[in-house]
Amino acid sequence: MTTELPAGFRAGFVPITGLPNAGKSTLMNSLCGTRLSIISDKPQTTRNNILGILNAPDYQAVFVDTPGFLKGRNMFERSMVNAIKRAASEEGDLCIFITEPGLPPESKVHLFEPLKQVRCPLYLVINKLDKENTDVRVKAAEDYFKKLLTVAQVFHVSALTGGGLKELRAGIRDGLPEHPPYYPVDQLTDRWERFYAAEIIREQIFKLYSQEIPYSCAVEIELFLEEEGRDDQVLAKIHVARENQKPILIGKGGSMLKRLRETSAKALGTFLKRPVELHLTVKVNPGWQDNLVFLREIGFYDKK
Ligand SMILES: Nc1nc2c(ncn2[C@@H]2O[C@H](COP(=O)(O)OP(=O)(O)OP(=O)(O)O)[C@@H](O)[C@H]2O)c(=O)[nH]1
Ligand SMILES: [Mg+2]
Repeated sequence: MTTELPAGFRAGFVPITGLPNAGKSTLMNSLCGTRLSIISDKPQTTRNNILGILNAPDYQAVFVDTPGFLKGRNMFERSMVNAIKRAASEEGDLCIFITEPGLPPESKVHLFEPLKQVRCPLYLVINKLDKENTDVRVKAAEDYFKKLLTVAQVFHVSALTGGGLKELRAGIRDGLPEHPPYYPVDQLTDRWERFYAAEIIREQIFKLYSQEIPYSCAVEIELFLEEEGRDDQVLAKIHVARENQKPILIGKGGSMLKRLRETSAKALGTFLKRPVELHLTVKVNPGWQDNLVFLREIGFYDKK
């Protein structure tokens, strides 16, 4: 099927960068109108670049949600850092940098370095304006980043409530080059159900467990079976980094794992729009964060 594209159709890649917890994933989901990237109130929820495609009649914006800027302490974190660099400095037609009102902590300032190498126009997006924010704090962020980076345009938004997104969408459209669409115009993302199944379970882990647990877990989908006449069967293995984390994940008499299974199966069913039978197992996999073979198996790779 071929559809005529309007003259002057625009398309391009738009990486969304920022510190952990700035609201990158929330913004991408709101801009695309679907929940593609998982969200939590804890920093470093997103671990890999995730594509979200906004299809409008006269443009296609391919957003790349990136992990929050961080220091790469192990192989796993370094692959996250590279994912950001790749998206921001090499692959973008337009780069969004999202931040909360107020000044960034002094200790984080060095993390903005990759943004100085961005060759495409950079949009500064000040987020969370639905929260109690003073004009002074909004202006402080704006002035600070305008001085630090080459900012093409500034937008004030609430990714959560949708405030200011109309203006941001219009700005994105105008900033994209003329180009045919990169993906079929009915496509929302480049990831497949297995990836989302793992991410949805990870989101529930972020919701149910505290402290280091969410950061110590990796989710591997061992089986994703679709058969006529029965619910989808999903078998997921949760890898934890240390022996003592396994009983925490499982809980007394298996109570926590049961909750995790129930909430994840429900969320997965909502996402897939069909019921799912989910089975979970827990495996101690010491040092998985530094195991390249394992990282590749669960979808992390380092192109560099
Ligand atoms: N009040 C308010 N909260 C927001 C807004 N945008 C995001 N949040 C909240 O901020 C927290 C972090 O949001 P995420 O979208 O996961 O942030 P992120 O930048 O993707 O975080 P990482 O993936 O961890 O780097 C969540 O609790 C969101 O609900 C907003 O506009 N207003
Ligand atoms: Mg995120």
